[in-house]
Amino acid sequence: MTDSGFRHGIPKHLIYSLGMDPQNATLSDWRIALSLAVRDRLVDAWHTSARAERRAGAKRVYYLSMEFLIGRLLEDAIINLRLEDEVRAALASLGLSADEVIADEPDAALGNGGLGRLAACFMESLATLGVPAFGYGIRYEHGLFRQSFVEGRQVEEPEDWLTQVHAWEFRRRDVRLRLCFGGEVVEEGGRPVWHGAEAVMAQAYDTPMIGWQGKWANALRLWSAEPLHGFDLDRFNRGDYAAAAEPEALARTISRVLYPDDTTERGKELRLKQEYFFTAASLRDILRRFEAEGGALADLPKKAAIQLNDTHPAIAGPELVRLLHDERGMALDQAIETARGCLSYTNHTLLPEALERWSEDLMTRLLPRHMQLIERIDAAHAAENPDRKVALVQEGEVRMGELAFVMAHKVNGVSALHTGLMKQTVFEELHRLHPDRIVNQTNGVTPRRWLFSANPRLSRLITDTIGEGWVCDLERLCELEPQLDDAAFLDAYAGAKRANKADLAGWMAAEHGVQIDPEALFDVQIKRIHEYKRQHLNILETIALWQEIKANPNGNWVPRVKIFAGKAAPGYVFAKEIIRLINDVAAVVNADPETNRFLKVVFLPNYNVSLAERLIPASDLSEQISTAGKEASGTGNMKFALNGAPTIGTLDGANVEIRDRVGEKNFFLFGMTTDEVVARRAVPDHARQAITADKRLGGALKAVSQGVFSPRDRHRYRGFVGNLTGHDYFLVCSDFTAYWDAQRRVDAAFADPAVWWPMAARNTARTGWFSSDRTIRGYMADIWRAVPVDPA
Ligand code: H2P
Repeated sequence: MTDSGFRHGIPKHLIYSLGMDPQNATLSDWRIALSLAVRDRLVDAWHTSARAERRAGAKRVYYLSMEFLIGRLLEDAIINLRLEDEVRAALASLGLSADEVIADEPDAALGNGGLGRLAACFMESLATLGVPAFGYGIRYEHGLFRQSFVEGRQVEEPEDWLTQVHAWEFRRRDVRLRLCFGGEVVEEGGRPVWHGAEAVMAQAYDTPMIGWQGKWANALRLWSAEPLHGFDLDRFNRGDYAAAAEPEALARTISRVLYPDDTTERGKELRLKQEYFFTAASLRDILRRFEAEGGALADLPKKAAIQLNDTHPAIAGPELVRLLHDERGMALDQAIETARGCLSYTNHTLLPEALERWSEDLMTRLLPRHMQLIERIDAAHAAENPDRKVALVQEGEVRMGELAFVMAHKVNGVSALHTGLMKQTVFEELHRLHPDRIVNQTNGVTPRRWLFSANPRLSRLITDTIGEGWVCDLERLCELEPQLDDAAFLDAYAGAKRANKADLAGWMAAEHGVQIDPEALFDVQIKRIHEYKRQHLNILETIALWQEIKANPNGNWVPRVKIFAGKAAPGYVFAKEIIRLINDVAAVVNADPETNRFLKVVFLPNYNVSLAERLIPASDLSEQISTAGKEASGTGNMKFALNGAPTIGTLDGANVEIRDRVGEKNFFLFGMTTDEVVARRAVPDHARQAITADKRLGGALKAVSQGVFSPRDRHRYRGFVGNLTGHDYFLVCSDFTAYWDAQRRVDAAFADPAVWWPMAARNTARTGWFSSDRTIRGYMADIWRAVPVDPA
């Protein structure tokens, strides 16, 4: 199609697919029409890929994940299909602005943070590399909640991305699978048979995921829960409308929301149901495809690599054993072996509260056959490893991390440091028994979205300097290295960043009514709010800086804007207090005429993928300040570095590898190491000691506790301060002084353009290794043993 193709294609979809009269069409109508026209172009590549992989009899990668944080898809598709110019021209001829149309798309917020975004980057890289793959997850009716602030407090509202037409997906009428819960297991003909008590339908919806230059596309297959039968007509006719609709409502509950509150028993049950629902549907789909292609069951591992993204799909172990053993008659030992040959598991966190455990009672009630099989798997593992000390069921709970480990042929961590810690801590015992099972695959991010698309100015400069090959071969960014001493290149580099910052400042003024100075240092921390990520360390340093500026308002201060964004889990009270404190500090500091030339604080609401795409290219400094040993990898850290924002950070997660690559001079390191953290925690009164030793920290905490930022409610932060002056588990106080000092090193560097711009540019030139293409190649070689397929 030429641009005249789009010029016709867009109105055609508007009129004939959406039934809209162009005279009445809204921006959203045009955006959906454009999406349908672009989607038309995707479909051919997608079918060609599917045919090629069938022809090749290729091994497929199946990525099972509770989250796929895909964000907006329109721009991604336009860019990967290289349709930027055609689409712009066609829209202009229709009197529309491409930027406005693209920005109208709601984010598909089907995830929470890094784990879900990683899954989305992986889908893009798999398609770019031409690896036959399916992503499998849940088509949540409501993704992660929408966040707003009322008097500084987080307010959650349901997110409703599906109320608009979701132009990208295809409902697969032919892919509907029946799944059961509950009931009992009975012996029939000497074999155990599970009779479920409750059944739902898993309905497949496919969204094509297109790779760079449109050469390959895979499906993201998301399951929606539907009732087996429609509503109850008898009850309806008797006038009992609510009861008639009940079965349908109950079935749909399963795919209603991402992360239902699971502090109650019913919430836990729903969560486990979700996990089983999408895992079981996906496995059945995988086996159906395998059997349709006529393979012998024992060969399943040669054709299917099934990756479990965290423990959420860990029930895949017993479920696959059940499908092979109970339903297809394979011997139990062989079924376990075959399942293990297919399955592998990625661990994303060592935090104990995130390693799932389900009570034996709940498991027995919901999945009685699986509970039996978990015991059989455990017994088989014990028989093979007589000196094993770890049991899959402990103190009445099924341990999903251990289950995933035992049922996987490979288990991976997501950064070198994290993988090492897995071996030493949570999986110490299992690692001793299976020393070859744990491997590392350091995370990565897709350069198409996070550099090429999000930062067109810098991309243009890179392409003008080294050609376009870097987009799918990111390590070629090292070819920029010879330019890093060239004044003209550095000027252009700084110019791109300044223009991005000016755009951001304009947007903030227009959208949020906040005035910021584009010349100031943009210091950015954007991620889930969590004590281990230590947004409170950042805000305490901000308060201390404010006090210091007030004490010396004529000092030579480097102007800064502290930018925060991120959501707190609805039940996480302390994280919500951190948000409120940041907002309260912002209100006071921004209104202070004495200091606000030098310091502004902004907390942007409703953090999501699109906001990250806007902020990262305009950032100067990347805050990666977790307590060492707690952040498994981080992926935001990679995006910032690539876009030329040096890191201020601890030796945690992938920060370690970033620093190794950019060089220690181009990274603002501070804080305790993992070992020092452990030692420090053992010091009684560590927080008090740190506070006594640092007047600035003491002053900041005092201001918070005296209500300087909550003048009408002076005791608002009593609990917050009590936490930090008390046990301070995440060692905010003990790392404060080092953080303050590192921030002053940042000031000095930023104040000197001859220091700053080469440093920023070195971050771009040296972080090409953090492409998710490299990560996916690692999984292919070490875990999946899959290879790309030539579409031709
Ligand atoms: C988690 C880890 C990150 C990691 C990411 C992807 C769970 O994401 O904490 O360290 O990079 O998975 O492996 P997040 O905190 O962003 O929700």
